[in-house]
Amino acid sequence: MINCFRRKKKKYEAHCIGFKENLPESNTVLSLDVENSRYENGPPNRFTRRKSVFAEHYDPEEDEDDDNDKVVYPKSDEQRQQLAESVRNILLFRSLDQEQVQEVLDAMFERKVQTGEVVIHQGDDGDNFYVIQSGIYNIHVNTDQEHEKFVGKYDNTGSFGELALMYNQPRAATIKAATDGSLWAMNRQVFRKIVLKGAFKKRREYETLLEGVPLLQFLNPYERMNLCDALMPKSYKDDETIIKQGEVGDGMYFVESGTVRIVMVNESGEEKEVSKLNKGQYFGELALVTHKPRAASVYSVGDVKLAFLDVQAFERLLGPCMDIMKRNINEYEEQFLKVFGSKTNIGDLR
Ligand code: 1OR
Ligand code: 1OR
Repeated sequence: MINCFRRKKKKYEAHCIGFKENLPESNTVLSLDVENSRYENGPPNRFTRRKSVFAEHYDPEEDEDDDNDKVVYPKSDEQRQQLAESVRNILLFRSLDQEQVQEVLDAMFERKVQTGEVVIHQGDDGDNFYVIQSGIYNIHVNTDQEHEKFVGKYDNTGSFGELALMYNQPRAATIKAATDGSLWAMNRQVFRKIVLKGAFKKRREYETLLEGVPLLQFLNPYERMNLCDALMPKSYKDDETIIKQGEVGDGMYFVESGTVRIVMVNESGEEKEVSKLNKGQYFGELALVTHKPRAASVYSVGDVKLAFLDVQAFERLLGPCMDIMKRNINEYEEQFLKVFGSKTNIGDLR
């Protein structure tokens, strides 16, 4: 038997007060009333100045599983396959190993919903986390008790209901089915046992790194949080090739520790080191912005730790930073002119 409500609630209580009112879920919401939600409570800088929104006092060791029972909701092969497909893009599940993914698949149960049904009520305690199998779900936020505002919707993909479970706070929004649909649900206990620890570790590890990246200053804390979920760690020894000039871009990198060098071969075969990057700097964004092959090669100098963001997550999460990245191309062009004395092979960078 599973002791569903054996929570160590005291440990996690509301370490993120003041956070929940500014939470655009950019990783899963496909159509957002962005103007009205992202900066509703002030300009973007306000978020960048605010202290960490993550639960600093969360202690994963305290959450050690003292209950060996595993929850298994039987599923047909087809259902399991559908579910596996739906969870593949859930950023919160990224740090799970294969065994944990199987546990997640076992523990989820189906919930059919009808048009107009309220799946989550703002203000309620959190019970389940939901992954969308099908259906459209509207997001409403009550700002002053009386007025409910439509702030966005999920369209047949994504997940919701993680905030109340992660931060022990009341539901931050109301989720209402706009069509008939089907959801996969995971109860609070399983969510905390399997998903929470990894997600917290990752957020804690990357939060400080990302706060120091000027490019990301226009993301609010919730968007940065989603970015933390999406990053994958990569390590290199001295003089390994991280990116090869001319190849297709599959993602970008943030330097977590160590140094990388950027080397370019120009049209006449001349190879030059054009730059060195250290902690907090990023590279590999150019090919993703321009949809051109990699403009340079990148090599590790000594031991290097990087955080990798794949191209799909880049497109989903870094929309607000795209203009800055485009503007940076001008700087590359100017530097190129200085180093190579011509602009010949960068004319088609954009
Ligand atoms: P929850 O457990 O608080 C409601 O239950 C869920 O709605 C929440 O987790 C998120 O998964 C999801 N603000 C708060 N919650 C949101 C938001 C949101 N969008 C989705 N959820 N926004 C900020 C509104 C000022 C974003 C709206 C686009
Ligand atoms: P990418 O996806 O093209 C290689 O993969 C990365 O190296 C590239 O993204 C940039 O992040 C980085 N100066 C500094 N860094 C550069 C430059 C550069 N080009 C690419 N990267 N340039 C100035 C040369 C003096 C070259 C401009 C074309």
